[in-house]
Amino acid sequence: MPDTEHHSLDAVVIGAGFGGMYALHLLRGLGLKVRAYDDADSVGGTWAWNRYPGARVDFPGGPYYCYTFSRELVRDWDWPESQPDQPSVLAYLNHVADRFDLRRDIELRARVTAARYDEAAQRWQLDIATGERVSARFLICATGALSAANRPNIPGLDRFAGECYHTGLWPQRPVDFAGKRVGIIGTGSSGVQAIPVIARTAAHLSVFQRTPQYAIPARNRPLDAAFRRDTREQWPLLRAMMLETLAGTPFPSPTRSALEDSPQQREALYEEHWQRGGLGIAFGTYGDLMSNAESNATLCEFVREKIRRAVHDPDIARRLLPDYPIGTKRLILDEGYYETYNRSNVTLVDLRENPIIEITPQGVRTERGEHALDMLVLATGFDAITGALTRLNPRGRGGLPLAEAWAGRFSTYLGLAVRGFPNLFMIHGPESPSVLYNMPLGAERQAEWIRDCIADLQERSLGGIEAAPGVDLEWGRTVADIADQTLFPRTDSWYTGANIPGKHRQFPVHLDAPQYFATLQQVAAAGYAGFSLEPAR
Ligand code: NA7
Repeated sequence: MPDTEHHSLDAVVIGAGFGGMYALHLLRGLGLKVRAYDDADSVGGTWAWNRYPGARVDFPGGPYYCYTFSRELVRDWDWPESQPDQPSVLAYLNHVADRFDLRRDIELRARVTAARYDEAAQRWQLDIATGERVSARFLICATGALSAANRPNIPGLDRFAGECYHTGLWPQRPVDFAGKRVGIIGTGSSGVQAIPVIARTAAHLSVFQRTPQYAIPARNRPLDAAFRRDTREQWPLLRAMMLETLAGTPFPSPTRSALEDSPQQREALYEEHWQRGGLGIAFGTYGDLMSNAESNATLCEFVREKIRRAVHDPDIARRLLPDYPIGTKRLILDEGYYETYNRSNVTLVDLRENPIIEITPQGVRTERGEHALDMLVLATGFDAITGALTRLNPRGRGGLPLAEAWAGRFSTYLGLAVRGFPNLFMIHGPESPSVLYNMPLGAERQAEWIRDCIADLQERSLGGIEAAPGVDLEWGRTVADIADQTLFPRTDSWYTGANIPGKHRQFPVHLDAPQYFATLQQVAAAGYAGFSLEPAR
């Protein structure tokens, strides 16, 4: 029998990943009664679900992709590698849950199935899949920007008789590829990370590629003792730099244009970064790669030439060449991806020339014939940034569901709040820096803002906070104006929503993080300017 006990809480946090766990920690620190609910059977959010082979941090990792709020935590945790793998990140998040005694207020295997705002009571009423019903003054949606898995709408998918896994919903138990004919659909970050690993043991791997992508060598390496010691010693300085930069790393953005250098100078700089590995080739070389198409083309051609050289068969190499501005789809870090196509047990199926007709019980049928498979891996990505929120679909004022409010354009204030949805806060919501910023750090900064806001409301005995009419439109224009100065909105990608059939095309990231966080501070200092505040009833 389900437990139908009705809990009355001060705040509910949905999600127990980086954002949710820190929000729980902070709100508990205010003396509030808070609980976090998560569908997964472990803490970790995105890192609990994406257990696919080869999964690694695709951001400057090591000691930067982590919480920064506690110097002791930074001191006590050793990141073994420059690009930590999924088990390391999950182990870290489990350590955090234990260290800050978070587990006693986290309910796992507990999906929030309904959330509605009770205007008279100024409270959120929530139904949990366990049968529990909960009410809370504040609702914090830390539901993840890359958590709503995109199952492709390919005819016959449900009829496939072999094993079938989505990279973003990977099972806990080991998956064995040995001796199997494996097919993988999708060549984004997840596919590109998984493909070289699967190819090592599968009898055969067929890669179904719709759009070729740029991948940069990750050159993951162990972090040596001297580097780890220096990082600890210089932590206050490094953290201060992380708070100032565009991406939330301790690396300043370059300002030179790629067109100021000669082709030979550019080549040498790109080569240096290619050998070093990581995203520095795009974000640490020239300042206009993401805003000037001509500059961007210089790096595109450099990487295309690397692909031509890495792949022995010129025809396969040609099919792997991307043709969009580099970086406007998520830039991928790889470990021997292109070289994998030199293996005799790997086939590239170019869906642009040879589209999938259907999935049959035995495999994938394309226009040119059937690929018999024992296992199908869907590396088909996510309904990114808004998907987890619209699937949760909270109902705000007048019972309006969020999915309806956002059926055309999505609209937020500060990427944190939605007009018509009082007392609801988002972490990594649309129109915040989210996926193009250091995500743990971004979550930290947003959670701290939310904590301060709730503390202020409590102090002033206010019962409700909501984005005022019009501020969301203005905010949307600000976000769009910044994006329009870049190349990002021009490409079909999960950033623009183009990967989800029927999704409205709208660029969802605030691309100027320093300006974003400065605005958050100004809004708070002005007594939460742009918000309507309601007295407690
Ligand atoms: P991505 O980057 O969205 O990649 C998904 C891939 O799946 C991409 O190659 C898609 O091709 C392909 N795809 C999606 N639907 C289909 C269908 N119906 N048919 C064929 N191919 C399809 O998701 P990832 O999980 O790899 O990465 C998401 C982020 O997670 C990543 O950037 C990291 O930050 C972590 P398309 O390019 O749309 O033509």
